[in-house]
Amino acid sequence: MAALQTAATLGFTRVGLQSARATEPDPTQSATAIVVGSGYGGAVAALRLGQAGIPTLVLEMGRLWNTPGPDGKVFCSTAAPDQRSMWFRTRTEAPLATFLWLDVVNKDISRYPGVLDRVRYDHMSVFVGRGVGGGSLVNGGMAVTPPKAYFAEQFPTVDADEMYGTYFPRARDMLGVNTVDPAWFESTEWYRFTRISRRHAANAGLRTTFVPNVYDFEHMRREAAGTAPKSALAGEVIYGNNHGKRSLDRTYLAAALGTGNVTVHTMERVTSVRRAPDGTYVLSAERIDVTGTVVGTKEYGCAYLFLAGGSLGTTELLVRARESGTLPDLDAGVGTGWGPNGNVMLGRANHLWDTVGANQSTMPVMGIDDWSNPANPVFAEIAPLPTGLEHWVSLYLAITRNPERAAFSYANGAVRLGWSAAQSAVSAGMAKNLFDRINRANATIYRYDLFGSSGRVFADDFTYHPLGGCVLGRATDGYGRLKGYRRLYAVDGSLVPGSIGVNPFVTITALAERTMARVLVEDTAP
Ligand code: FAE
Repeated sequence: MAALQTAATLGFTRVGLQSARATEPDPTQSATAIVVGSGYGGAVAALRLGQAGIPTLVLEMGRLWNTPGPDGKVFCSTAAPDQRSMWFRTRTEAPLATFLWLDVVNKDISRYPGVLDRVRYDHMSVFVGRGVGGGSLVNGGMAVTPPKAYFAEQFPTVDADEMYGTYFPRARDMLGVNTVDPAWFESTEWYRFTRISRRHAANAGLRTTFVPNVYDFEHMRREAAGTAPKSALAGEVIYGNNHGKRSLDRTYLAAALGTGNVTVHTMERVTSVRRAPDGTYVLSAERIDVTGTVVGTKEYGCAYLFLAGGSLGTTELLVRARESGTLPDLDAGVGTGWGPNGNVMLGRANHLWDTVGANQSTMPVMGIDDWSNPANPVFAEIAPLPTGLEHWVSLYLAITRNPERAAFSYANGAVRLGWSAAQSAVSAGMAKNLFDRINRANATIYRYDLFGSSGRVFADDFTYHPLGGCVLGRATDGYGRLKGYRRLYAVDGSLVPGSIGVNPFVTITALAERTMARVLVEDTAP
């Protein structure tokens, strides 16, 4: 059991690295506000509650990633994953599973609360981060603000001018968003793979755009110069970055703990929520140990409950609460409007003279932007495939404007997602339209060897961007307050209606900022 209460320094210092102090949980088992989950939505909620002087407890099922393993590093590498890589698995389940059809990517590991989880539903599996910082620990750091018109279409009840004037800038500032120096980008071997993909897109008449990131590009330049320890330039990303990335434990969460009003309990999974007769909330949580064994259960009480377990975590808790009768007045919209942000991963095979380079940075900095094409809107991130060897592969994560949505159902205590293969095929079809164009213009073909032995080209059965399930303005009011209840909020990716057209964490952060600004003024008055 790890509980943490600390006056962490502000700025980009990892939470608790110098000043963490393990304590036993508050014996009263209650706090004015509880936040479930410590990803983007949870981190914003914790900081703003803490700054308002409200005693706040954050419950996180993953661990605090601040202790070096036997190799002296906090996180393991992608090339040699160990128990730290995945959430209670005996073998890694990387998104790109094969190379030349060979099972050379995944490795046997021992069961442990590793940092990356793959939640499997029928026809769709969802990658999520586990630990203090949620998805920020494992993601590619791409910090993209969506096109204003698409944001306004997805959120018709939200004042887009206010979002783009106030909350997006606030989120980007707090997250530490920066951009790669274009001159360095043009000259460094580490982004050769991106420049090749840019040229191939241009040959097809397609536009590319630089994409900001929360990885510190000054640190990356020092990595390249050999004056800083390598992380992005050492293949680190989906199992965590040991250096350079401004994950939430260095930004929002460090600041939240710095208020002195926020406590984080780790390795505690909230399993149910109910309401006490006085209108406060009662949560049940399982304490798990490093083997995954439940070593105890706890109950917590709070007046204000902020759900931030991510699209899956929050939606599952709420669907279970409504269907099992612990929060029966939740709206019928809870559990609907889910989508994978149209994600499709794919690879192209380049000509022998078009080398992508053995050295590749893991932090993407450019996308092919064809979102404004009404016939086939796609935004495709140019993704790295850092193997340390030349492989002539151009890899992409395409975000397509797939209008399909799914709902969650509840039976025998389990929550299931009703996504179908036909719904994924819509995304794959849109990605194919775009990349057929690129292949035609460059006389290239797809790679058939990267996503398992079946030879599939379009990996449309997993997503990095789970969105929706508790959509803003449908399951909630216009500020994330759950319909049917007072002082109960969703503040994470569950609010986004299945698609946002770009990588989602800046939007999730900005919406959480907007919710907290409103709620702290309107809902906390005596
Ligand atoms: P999230 O960050 O998932 O945090 C939820 C937290 O709640 C987690 O720490 C959970 O362990 C915890 N939790 C869940 N249920 C419970 C429970 N019952 N009890 C206690 N704790 C619980 O939620 N997005 C971008 O914008 N740019 C990128 O470059 C990018 N790359 C990605 C790469 C990968 C490999 C992955 C997996 C995701 C990527 N994403 C990216 C998506 C991004 O990380 C994701 O949208 C956000 O993390 C979602 O934020 P939330 O606050 O919704």
